[in-house]
Amino acid sequence: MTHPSSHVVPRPIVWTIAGSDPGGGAGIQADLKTMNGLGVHACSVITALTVQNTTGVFRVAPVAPDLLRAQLAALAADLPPAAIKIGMLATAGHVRIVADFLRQTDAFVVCDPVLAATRGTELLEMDGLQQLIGEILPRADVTTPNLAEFEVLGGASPRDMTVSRTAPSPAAIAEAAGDVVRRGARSLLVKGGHGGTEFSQDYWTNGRESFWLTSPRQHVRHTHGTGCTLSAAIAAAHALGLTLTDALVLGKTYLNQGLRQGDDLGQGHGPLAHLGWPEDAEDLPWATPTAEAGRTRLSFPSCGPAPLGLYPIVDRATWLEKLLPLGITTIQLRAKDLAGAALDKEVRSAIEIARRFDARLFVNDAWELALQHGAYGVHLGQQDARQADLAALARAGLRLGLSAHNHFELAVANAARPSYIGLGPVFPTVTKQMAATPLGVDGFRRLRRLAGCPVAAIGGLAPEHMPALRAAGADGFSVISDLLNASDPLARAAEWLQVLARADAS
Ligand code: 3NM
Repeated sequence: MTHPSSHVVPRPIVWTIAGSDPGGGAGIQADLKTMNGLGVHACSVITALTVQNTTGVFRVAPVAPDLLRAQLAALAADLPPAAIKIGMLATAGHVRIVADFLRQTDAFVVCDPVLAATRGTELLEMDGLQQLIGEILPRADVTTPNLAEFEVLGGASPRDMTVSRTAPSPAAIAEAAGDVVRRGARSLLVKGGHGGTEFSQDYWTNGRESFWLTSPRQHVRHTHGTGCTLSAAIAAAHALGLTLTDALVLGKTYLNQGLRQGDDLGQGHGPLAHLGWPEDAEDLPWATPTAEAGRTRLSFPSCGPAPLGLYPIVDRATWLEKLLPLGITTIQLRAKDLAGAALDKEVRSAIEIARRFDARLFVNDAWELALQHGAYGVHLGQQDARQADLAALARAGLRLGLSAHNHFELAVANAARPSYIGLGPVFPTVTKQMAATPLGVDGFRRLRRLAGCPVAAIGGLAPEHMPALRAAGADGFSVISDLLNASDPLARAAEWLQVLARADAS
């Protein structure tokens, strides 16, 4: 794609402050590949020349302090960062210089506390470690230790660092992470990549909120630079506008992609693959409140081979009588203003009409009524899904639709393997007060690719949006106001169906 340069929005600038790995697997080299692939401009401040390959780290030569300071100053004067990833700082002097610099910038900061290479070579002196804990962690928006580094941050001696010890329990990780945050770290992502179980589970907390991110463990040899890559991806994603929690999800997705597609270069632990913005649902982790929930993922039945298609959301069962004869196959009852017996009656009536037309009826929110009366499915927002007994719905064979607005919510939905995801708002909507910024078609496309189930676009939709959204991977089109507020809703529905048929045929 070419753009006239005067209209191009400049790429965000992201720095990596780290050591050089001549093998191209970790450090500066991994960071540059990651950042470049995700679409930011990467600058590199080199803290040390290492001599290493896929089999080990043989030498570490820290750069002179004034050289480190000069690199930071040169970049600050010309290429100020939106985000900074801090990797290996080789001496206590380095830590002090970087901590001083961080006081002059409001950039987003990710700290990957590289204390030793996975194979044991100590990379940061003891007194540097104390400064890192006292001065960098309180300034870093997120710090990303592996389990061995995490224990050192929690007070263990770096000399005891070994990655082969039994992993601590999830409860012990959560408690110790809480302690590190109470002592000053802004937030921690404790990586379970070296944990040895069937799943790779990472724990994030900022002391107030927490979650686990889970993916199947990939038993591959090319794992060199996983920590560097993850932290670089988080920094780049945030610079591109993702929130911290979205950036954490994207970072793990990027890492999973690189692990899955790596080619075993070298004789030891070779580099992962760097393939740009992740696009495969297989790589998306799932987010859960507990580690246990992450290991016992639910799964809901499919909605069948027919695409969801035009998917009106209506507030009364009588709409079903009017709309289903037009050939609409998916519909949602969202009667927010009803409760008690009136809601029960409406749900029963909608189920009865949908059965007559063999349509897929999703009941919004009222999951207990849907369960009791045997509805085809339930649609829940993220908040309501937390309160609902999803396992009971799955056991009863109901379909489940979940709403998602961003990467993190997509990862939350992914834990339940729903029948479909309602993804939006794609465009501004007047129907619902929403904090989320509209995704636009490009934002929709990116998120849609990471969903491992059908996706219904929602939010401000009109018939003219359908071809572009179809091409962006929408399986369904959830609509309220354009249809129901039209002067002739049935004529408008017929128009929608015509445009959809044309989009499908082309
Ligand atoms: N949920 P309209 S947007 C109910 O993004 C709802 O989760 C949204 O109505 C989400 O077609 C939305 O009038 C409103 O914009 C959709």
